Amino acid sequence: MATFWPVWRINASANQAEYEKEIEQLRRKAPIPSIWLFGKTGSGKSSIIRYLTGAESATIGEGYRPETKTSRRFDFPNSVEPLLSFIDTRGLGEAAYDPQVDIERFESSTQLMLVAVRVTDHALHNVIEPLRRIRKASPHRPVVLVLTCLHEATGSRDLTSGPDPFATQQKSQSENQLPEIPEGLQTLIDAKTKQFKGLYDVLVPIDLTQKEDGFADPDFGGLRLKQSILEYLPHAYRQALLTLNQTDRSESDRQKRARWQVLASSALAATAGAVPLPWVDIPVVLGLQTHLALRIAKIYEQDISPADWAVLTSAAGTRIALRLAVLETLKFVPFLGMAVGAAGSFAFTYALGMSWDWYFANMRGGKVLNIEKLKDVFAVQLKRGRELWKAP
Ligand SMILES: Nc1nc2c(ncn2[C@@H]2O[C@H](COP(=O)(O)OP(=O)(O)OP(=O)(O)O)[C@@H](O)[C@H]2O)c(=O)[nH]1
Ligand SMILES: [Mg+2]
Repeated sequence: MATFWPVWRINASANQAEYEKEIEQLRRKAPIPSIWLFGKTGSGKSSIIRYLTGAESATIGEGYRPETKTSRRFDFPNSVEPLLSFIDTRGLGEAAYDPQVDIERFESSTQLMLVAVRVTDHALHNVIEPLRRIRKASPHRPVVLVLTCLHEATGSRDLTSGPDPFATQQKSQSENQLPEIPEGLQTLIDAKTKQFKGLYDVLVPIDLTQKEDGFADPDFGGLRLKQSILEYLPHAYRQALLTLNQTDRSESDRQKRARWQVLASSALAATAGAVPLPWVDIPVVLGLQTHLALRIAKIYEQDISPADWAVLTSAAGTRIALRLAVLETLKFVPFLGMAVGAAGSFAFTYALGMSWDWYFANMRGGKVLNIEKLKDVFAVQLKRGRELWKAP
């Protein structure tokens, strides 16, 4: 097993350059979460992007640049420092779409697929056939099937006023309180479920309308969509890292895996902590950090005991102690004074992850741990996390 940390500590200056080089390479390779939007013209793809990012139609239009013959990319908030990328597939119209180029291109560069389908659209051959091929080529990439324009199937009834009839999965609402899904709409949804069988992981019905259209909730189902995306993003990001893993499999060892994990989580925390995405908030970052701790422990085949939590939290100071305490009780999140924003979330997650890596690596090695040392590790890694974030 490689002895990355001990060597680094003994001979810091000699290994520092090496270390930084490695990390920078990883940084360059570590992809930003990239979402592949797939669907026919007019199925609601741009509306979904607009809703998710809060960007104006005009901004989205201007921000697009061609990616392949049949697709274009929209980087959010900009292409210099994107936090999220959307790949928008064009050409799913009359002519048969040959997805081969896109499959090859997006195979490893997108982590999640959103398939937009108008709920009343029956002519779906041009979507289903290529989707089948794409799904076969990448069976592990999650696919969210988004059914749009629900009101086209509900006649004069405004589905968006009153309780959400699709809220059955939410435990807080009891099923019998919910209004029924109109029969015509239910039939269409059932038909789509059948047509797309095996081609998606979750189905999300939405109706994103303009205010002037006069519906009670112009963002109907939007939150559901965000939740689904968030559920799949960490997994999606892991996938991206798996790709990274495959490139130099011969070198794989625990610490490397842990480090990649730290990087992936930090990047994701940065995405989640970024201010322009108001729907991705601090609990997500906290969740990421807890999962990171658990995953690192698992990599080193260690269990996290309450005593470990205590040690780890003390290393990061009272703020993190408070945060972890909150996490454990799952009450509320103290917002003030916390590291927010992309840079803060990245550095903080990075420092936590690297401290945990150090901690569990040493535990596994049977060493008696010095808490003061752990504090030093945390402080050094926090600084490093900030530097990494700023690195070109
Ligand atoms: N009522 C309703 N209208 C929608 C919904 N999604 C999109 N629309 C409308 O349908 C039209 C097409 O939506 P877009 O978001 O531009 O569709 P697109 O898939 O990006 O279309 P292309 O860019 O041409 O491929 C617009 O007028 C939207 O306002 C929805 O969920 N409900
Ligand atoms: Mg569009």
